[in-house]
Amino acid sequence: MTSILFYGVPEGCSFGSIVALEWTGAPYRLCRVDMPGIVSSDVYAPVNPVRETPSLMLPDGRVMSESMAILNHIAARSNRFGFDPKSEKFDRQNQMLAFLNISFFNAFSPLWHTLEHELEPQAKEAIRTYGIGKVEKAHAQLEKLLDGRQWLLGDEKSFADAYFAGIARWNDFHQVVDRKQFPALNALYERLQEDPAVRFAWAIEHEEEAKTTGKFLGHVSLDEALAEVKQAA
Ligand SMILES: N[C@@H](CCC(=O)N[C@@H](CS)C(=O)NCC(=O)O)C(=O)O
Repeated sequence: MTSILFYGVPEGCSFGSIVALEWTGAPYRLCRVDMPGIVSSDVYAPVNPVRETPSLMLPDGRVMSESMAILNHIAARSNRFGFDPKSEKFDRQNQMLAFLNISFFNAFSPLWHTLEHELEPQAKEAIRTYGIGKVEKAHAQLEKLLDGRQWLLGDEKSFADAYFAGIARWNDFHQVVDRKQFPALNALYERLQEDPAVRFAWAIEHEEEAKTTGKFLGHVSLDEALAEVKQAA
């Protein structure tokens, strides 16, 4: 069996895992999962009991979740994107991924909350103001971590950049900071918009014609995917 990435729409953080799979050139399939409808339903529970996306079904039918674990799993099996666990690059990639997955990701949580919940106008305003402060701070921190580099780890792109591409666009969705205030971060974001895998992930999310430059083998329905997950159980 070939791996299946369960990716959430709209605006899912699975975006980075799609980019990573494209970059490696390993064969994979995709299963589209609507959020919050399908992801929070019992049907999805065998894929991820926490009821979140992304999840990755491995060729042996096991399913794993959490973006950091998925990205590390894919990287470890790639010649180009995997690093020796005892190397400085491995540590640096984990550090970057952790910052992105915890601080950068969570900075947007208050803003998502204001969109997804019915709130009194005053409460909504207060939570949005709190969120804007967090997003500004996370951008300033990431600009410092980048320290003028071209890519998050230095001269070459890594899965930290793939994950960044998926989360950083939330700034546009919520219209928070002017990214140009953070020149290195802005340049990284713009560079990634030209990447064929980033364009592919965007087209997949928006159900537009998507040209794989990796080994995307097509979509499977959730029912088809669940049959493969169960088979291996
Ligand atoms: N720690 C998890 C967080 C995953 C997560 O929060 N996924 C969101 C989409 S970005 C989700 O599935 N939300 C469920 C929902 O919207 O109902 C990871 O990094 O993979």
